[in-house]
Parts: sequence; C-alpha cells; structure tokens
Amino acid sequence: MKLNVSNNIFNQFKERVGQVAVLIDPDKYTNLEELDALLKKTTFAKVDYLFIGGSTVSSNDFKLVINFIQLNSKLPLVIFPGDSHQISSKADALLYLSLISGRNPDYLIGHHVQSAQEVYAMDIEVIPTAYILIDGGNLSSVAYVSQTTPIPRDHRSIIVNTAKAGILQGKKMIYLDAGSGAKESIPAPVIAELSMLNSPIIVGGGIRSREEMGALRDAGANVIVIGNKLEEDLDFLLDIRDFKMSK
Ligand code: 1GP
Repeated sequence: MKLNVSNNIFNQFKERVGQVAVLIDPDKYTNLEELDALLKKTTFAKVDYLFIGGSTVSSNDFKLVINFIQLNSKLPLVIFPGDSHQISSKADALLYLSLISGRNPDYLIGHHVQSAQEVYAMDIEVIPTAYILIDGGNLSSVAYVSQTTPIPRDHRSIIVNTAKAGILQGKKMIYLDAGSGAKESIPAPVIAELSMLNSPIIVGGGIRSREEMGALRDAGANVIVIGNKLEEDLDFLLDIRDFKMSK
C-alpha cells in the first residue's frame, strides 16, 4: 500500500491564474438529468475542473454522484470533502483540507485520522490544503456544521497570518472560502495580498458575476469556484465561457 505521490493536478492548479472549477454538491444534484445537463455544458464553457463535495452529504449520494460524473465527464475531478466519508479513487485528486481558520480539532485532524488508512492506500493525488473560512455576511453551512467561526472579512492581518501559518505547516495550497451561497464573496484585495505568499490560491463562496471573476483573476486567484450560482442559473456557464476566452 503506497501513497500516490503524483502532482499532476497540483501542477495544473499552480500553472496559471483564472482557472474555473464547478462545484457539484451531491446533496443538491440527486436529479441525475439535471446533473447530466450541467456536465454536458461544462466542457463547452471551458471549465477546467469539477469539484465534488458538501457539508451534509450522505455516503450514498456521494457515491451515486461521483460514479455518474466519472462515467459522463472527462474533466479532471477533484474532491472537496466535507467529512471523512467523502473520499473515492474515482476522482483525480483530493483536497486534503485542514480548516485552519477554526479551532475545531475534528476538522484540523480528527476526520483525517479516521480516513487516513483508506486515503493512504487509495490511488489518488492528495493535495494538502489550508482551508480558510471568511465571513461572507451570512451563516454558511460549513461554519454551522464545523462549529467554527469564520474570520471577519476586514481583519486582513488575521487572514494573512492564518495563511502564512498554513504554509509553514506544509500546506501546498490556500483555499479562501466565504461559504456556499455567501452574500459577499472574498474581496479581490485579500487575494492580491495572499498572492504575495507564492502559494497557489483557490477562491470560492458567493461568486455570481463575470466581473467578480475578472477581479479575482487579476488579483492572482489560480482557481475560482462556482457552485450556487449554477444551481440557480445554468446559463451562467455562458458567462464562464466568455470569461475563459477573455484572456
Ligand atoms: C463553497 O467555495 C464553494 O464552499 C462555492 O461557493 O456555492 O457560493 O459558489 P458557491
């Protein structure tokens, strides 16, 4: 049982700014026809990755949806796990998240220990990721489920010091999240400041417009995650395509 040590997805993440990931929360896509419609359009929209995961997903829904995606999409599939059950060798990579904005040991090390034996033996790229929750103006599912407090959005020094601590601990990426359905997404100047740390950045939570995506790309975000907006409006994929073709 050897740990998979490939870096393919990580190398793609760090290669350039302005890449786009569509987040599929299996809890919200139990209608496979809707999921199929989304998958068919993601390639046309030049989406770079599919992320799969959620805060309150049952193991059955997770398995059902990951199997369906594997059969129906050729895009790289990355797990963005909400708990220790959301792991599968059917994905290309696993964001190995530590919720370092919080102080809940379960999300810092507990879930990791529970799943370590299985992940270690699994043929999947594992990407240690500093997961930092920022207040997005409403109570997010992830803050509620993890019982952690997000960092206030205007406390820039706490955000930067948290990211620095994550890098010092050996995390290869920073994921800044305002939480799914956030009222306010992560401000571009925060991304600009973090981009100085030379660690690839994923940003998500409440991103609903092409303008926000442009500002985040200009600020240095490597991967921009869109979930909720596409659940409301599948045509937003046209804006994503336009965004992807603009640079
Ligand atoms: C949430 O970063 C993701 O964890 C995506 O957020 O669903 O609001 O796009 P949205």
